[in-house]
Amino acid sequence: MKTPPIASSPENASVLRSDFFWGFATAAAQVEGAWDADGKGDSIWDKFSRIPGRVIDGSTNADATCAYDLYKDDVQLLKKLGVNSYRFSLAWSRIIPLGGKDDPINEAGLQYYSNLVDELIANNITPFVTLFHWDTPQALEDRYGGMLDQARYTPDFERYARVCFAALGDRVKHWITYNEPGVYTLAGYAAGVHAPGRSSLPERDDPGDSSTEPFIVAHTELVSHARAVKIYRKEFKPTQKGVIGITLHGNYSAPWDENDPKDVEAADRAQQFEIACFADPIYGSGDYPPCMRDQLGDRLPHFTPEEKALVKGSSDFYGMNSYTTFYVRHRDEPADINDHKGNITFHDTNKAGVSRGAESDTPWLRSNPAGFLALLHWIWDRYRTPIYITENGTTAKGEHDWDPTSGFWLDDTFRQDFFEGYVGAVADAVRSGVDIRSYFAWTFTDNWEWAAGYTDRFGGSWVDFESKEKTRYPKKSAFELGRIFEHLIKKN
Ligand code: GBH
Repeated sequence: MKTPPIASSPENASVLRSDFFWGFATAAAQVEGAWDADGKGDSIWDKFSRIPGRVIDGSTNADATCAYDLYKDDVQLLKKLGVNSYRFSLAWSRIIPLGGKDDPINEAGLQYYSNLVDELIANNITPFVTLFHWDTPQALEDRYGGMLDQARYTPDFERYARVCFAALGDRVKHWITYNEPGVYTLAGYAAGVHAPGRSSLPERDDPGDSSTEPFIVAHTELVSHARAVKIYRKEFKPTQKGVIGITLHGNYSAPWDENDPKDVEAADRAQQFEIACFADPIYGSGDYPPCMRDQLGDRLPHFTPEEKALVKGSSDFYGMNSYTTFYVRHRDEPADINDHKGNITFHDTNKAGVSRGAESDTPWLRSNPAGFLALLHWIWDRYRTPIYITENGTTAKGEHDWDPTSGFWLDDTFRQDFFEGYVGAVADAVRSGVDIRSYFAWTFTDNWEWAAGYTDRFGGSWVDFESKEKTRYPKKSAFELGRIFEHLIKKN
């Protein structure tokens, strides 16, 4: 792995295209609050967060950062930070409270998003809109088990997508169908630690089947994504002229022992299970990777010829979320029935004792720009599709204790270094020919981090969660990021 020069290095001046998008990303369930305002229906995360024991600090997302009420202030803050774009998601159950294709539309919910889009555009900020960031309407979960029922779910998602394109597509030109379908399936249906909280651990979770359900749900996501894209391309794109794609999550996996061919293979297999599972059907072979079929057999669904044709090519760009790198070791034993990672183990250090990166405030996340650079090349070499980086960022130790009344601002050097490293990797990849068109830092402000509640502060601004106003205080890194992109983006 090669460590790239930091973003601010002189050789990176003006290497990014003049229409490069940079900004911050958020997700509805993590920021909006107002969980039942103006007719919104329950989502699976509203319900899940109320179950004792599911969220580390016992919090729910009922208020989150109150972004539903504070969107005008938020847009002003974005403007102050100098972004040219902002990525956010729509809460399906705000727009169609019961979710289904024959259920009523909540005009107030649509109006909120329309206002947000107008406010952004009036401030020269380009909206990137995600249709689905994990918050399935609870009513669909109750009605037929949500994505476990591909036949019933798909028309509901199609209708939801159509409503959004029709209402917002005159102004929104960048659409993302799903955020991290792989995380939704594995955390929600294999590990059971995210909503809807199903798994093969019935003493803790709703009784599911970690050996089959994740793959059924993944298949539903791929096919329903492709159906929504087909609708956009046929009914809306000719007049609205936007682009549409999907966002996939992936860490970089490096071999624990780079001289052991089995570890080298295992590291690549880990990326195939995590990334190629979704990316090969869309951008590559049109089918799941052979190593997944070998391990999972018929527990992995089969694409019908019609589905295959629909899914292949169903994304105008590669939406990329990535945070960290792991060392990966092969296992000699046969894979467990519930394994969904490719029969490997993850490690914090490699055989030589080298750490996978500097520690953030979050156990799974360590800073590793070299791994990020290697992953950019892996994705580009395999799929040759323009990349929109839609999430990347970090927590930093000590931020919970910061005192907003101290009179000093939060000088988050760990996060500043993280951005110098990771954005440096973006610049380096672009210099060697990788087509990268955006970078969205995760995330705009500290927020409600799913099962981690308020214990992970990923924000470019610090939020006083105790205050009624959820006051935002920009961290130094947010301004530094603006300076970095000023250096990197070509002027017209
Ligand atoms: C992103 O997922 C999400 O898109 C975003 O909403 C989220 O807020 C952000 O990351 C930061 O967390 O606790 O050891 O079980 C990134 C993929 C998948 C990484 C779940 C953390 C939990 C690991 N995430 N994973 S663990």
